[in-house]
Amino acid sequence: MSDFEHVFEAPPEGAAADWTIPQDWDAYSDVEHGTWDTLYARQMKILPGRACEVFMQGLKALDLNTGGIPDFAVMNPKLQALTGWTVVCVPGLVPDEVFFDHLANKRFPSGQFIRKPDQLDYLQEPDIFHDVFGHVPMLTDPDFAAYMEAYGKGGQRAASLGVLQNLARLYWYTVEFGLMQDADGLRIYGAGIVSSSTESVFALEDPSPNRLGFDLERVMRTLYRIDDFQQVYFVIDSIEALKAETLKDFGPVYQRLKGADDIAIEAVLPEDQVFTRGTQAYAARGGRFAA
Ligand code: HBI
Ligand code: FE
Repeated sequence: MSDFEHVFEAPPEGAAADWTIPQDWDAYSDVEHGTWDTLYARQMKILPGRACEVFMQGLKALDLNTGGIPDFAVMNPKLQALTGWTVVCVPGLVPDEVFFDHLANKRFPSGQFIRKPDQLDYLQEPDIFHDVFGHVPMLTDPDFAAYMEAYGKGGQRAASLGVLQNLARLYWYTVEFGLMQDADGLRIYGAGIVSSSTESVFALEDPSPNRLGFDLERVMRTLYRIDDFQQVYFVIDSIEALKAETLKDFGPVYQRLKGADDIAIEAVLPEDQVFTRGTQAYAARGGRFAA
């Protein structure tokens, strides 16, 4: 049994074989559109100077602030013209192989629903605000889009080799919680951060977490937490560098990973490039948004 409301064993009633459902944009209520507007306005107070340039430009290019939840029929042609990607609606979390198949075909699956007004600050399930506001701006960048497509293609293979856990960590520490060195300093590009008002500040400014240079195998060995702020963030040099490193054949990497131990979330290793050695004070206080 899952704790999540939007997790299913098989495509639910009304979903296609690929798990997609219509967005049914006309059916969103005023309250739901208002939730999007509230979250959007809140992030726009926080993200300038914190989110990377690519994200901020992507947001502008997609014009997601026309009032309420974006209509995919309007947004998709803009995204498609830039990188060939489209966004499709799904009921919630979909099985890994379904998720990978969409990415491999340049379709980003977005939750159709939006969080309830009493969940503005925190929910674990990906809703339309996290998926569209958080993920889609980065998909306007050709290098980032190529990385996501490669991830989808690599997912099938990783699953068959029994190393999906390692590949999922790469996704986690880049697509969801990645930082990068921009011209003006450390910036956020991870969707899990940019879609969270509190983690947008914590990830860059809190003294607690470690901030370490990205290293593919190191990241693939590092445990992560899904229920609280991260204890470590990995910093890439650029999207091009990320793409270059991850378009390589992972076969030899997976071979080496087979014999390697997992790395604890709070570990700092002698070979790590350290941007910030965190105090881990937040986690020590018990986390989950402790004051
Ligand atoms: N489904 N809708 C949705 N969104 C995700 O981000 C997602 C998913 N299914 C599986 C999944 N992510 C990950 O566990 C894979 O990257 C391994
Ligand atoms: Fe996400």
